[in-house]
Amino acid sequence: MDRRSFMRWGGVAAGAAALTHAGPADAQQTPEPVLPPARAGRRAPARVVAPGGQPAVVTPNGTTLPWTVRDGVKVGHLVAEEIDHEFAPGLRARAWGYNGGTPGPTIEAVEGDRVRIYVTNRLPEPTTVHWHGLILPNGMDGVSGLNQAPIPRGETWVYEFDLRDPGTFMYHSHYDEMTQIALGMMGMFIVHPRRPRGPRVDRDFVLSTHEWRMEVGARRPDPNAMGDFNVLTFNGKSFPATAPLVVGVGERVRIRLGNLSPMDHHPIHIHGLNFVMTATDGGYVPASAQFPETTVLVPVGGTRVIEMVPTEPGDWAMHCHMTHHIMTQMGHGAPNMVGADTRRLDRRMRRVAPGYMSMGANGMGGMGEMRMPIPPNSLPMRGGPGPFSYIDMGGMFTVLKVRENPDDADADGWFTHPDDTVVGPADPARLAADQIEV
Ligand SMILES: [Cu+2]
Repeated sequence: MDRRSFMRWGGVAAGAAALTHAGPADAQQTPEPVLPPARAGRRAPARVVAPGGQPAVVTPNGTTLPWTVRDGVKVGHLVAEEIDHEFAPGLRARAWGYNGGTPGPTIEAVEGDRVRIYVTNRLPEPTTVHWHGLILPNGMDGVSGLNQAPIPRGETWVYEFDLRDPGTFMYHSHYDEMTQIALGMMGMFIVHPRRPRGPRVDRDFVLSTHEWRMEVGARRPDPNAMGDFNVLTFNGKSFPATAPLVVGVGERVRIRLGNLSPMDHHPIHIHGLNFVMTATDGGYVPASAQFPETTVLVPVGGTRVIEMVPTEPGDWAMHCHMTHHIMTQMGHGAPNMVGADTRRLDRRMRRVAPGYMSMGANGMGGMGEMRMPIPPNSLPMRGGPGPFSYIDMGGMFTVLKVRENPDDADADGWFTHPDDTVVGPADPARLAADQIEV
């Protein structure tokens, strides 16, 4: 008789006293599942890359590192170089990245693989690559000075190791980190388990968060910034350039979040559903330790893997909940004008600057939308067009598009709301009937 069936056998006096204490603990070991079960038959026709039907990881706005296989070893090539990077239309930067992008290509492999990764350094200074979270031989860990000499400019060095553990990891420069990471030298490293853990997911996404300091009009991110970062990105893009995540009602969806921002943690919030954290860059979270959340804090230098089963179709906001992280350059450093009576000031200013108008006295909600002239190579205060009006968030913001038929859905299209399910002005008769005085 195992312990649980002994528990059910309840009424026996001899066992009852001893089990009084054990009862609640036993109940905790078999928690109610936090997420609803994924809807059967909703399996998306995903590209399978790992045993057990595990789908390929999708990197919105990004790419995946191609492998060639030589004698059973997966061989890849990262080129560290200066790149011309667009955060969103209107704002470009001379950043540093890998293989033409920042973040660099997502590295995706399977537990037990042996990988050989060549790193060519085309930067104007030395570099290294650290494989963040992977447990590997010390001499492959990539910390300049501690584990290796830095890779000189113009040279190609090679890292080779076995992928011992599955998980969601990262890679980044570990030479002159402050400069190189601030300029974009980072990417994600996914190792699928050889035997799947937990329920199979239908879709698997990876998003890396980052923050940059771009002086208005400048061409290069400022690596010396310690605060007041003014360009916030998912996979190197600020909304509205962030690609939406299109998923199906009832599908089980995994999103792997990583953070190699220089200074800030990001509380990532998703509307319209709840999720559980199933893993970090340290390993899997046991099912008994998972709890429901709608916001997950992704720390600098950490990954957080969340899974969800959306039940409500729609266009759901997904964003960092730090309000300054859904802003862009123009939202920073402005004087606080909220509540100020600026009429006299405006009249006087117009004598020397015709058309002058103080901004922000009634709040700043409409500022992104105003087509006011902005300096070259800068973004409007925030936001982009939405289905109802201007969306006045920018930066670290994207949209989770939950659809009944996600594979036929137009990723650029907006949700069609069923009749009578959209908020609108109050009906006077209804107001009166409910005795609401306005
Ligand atoms: Cu943030």
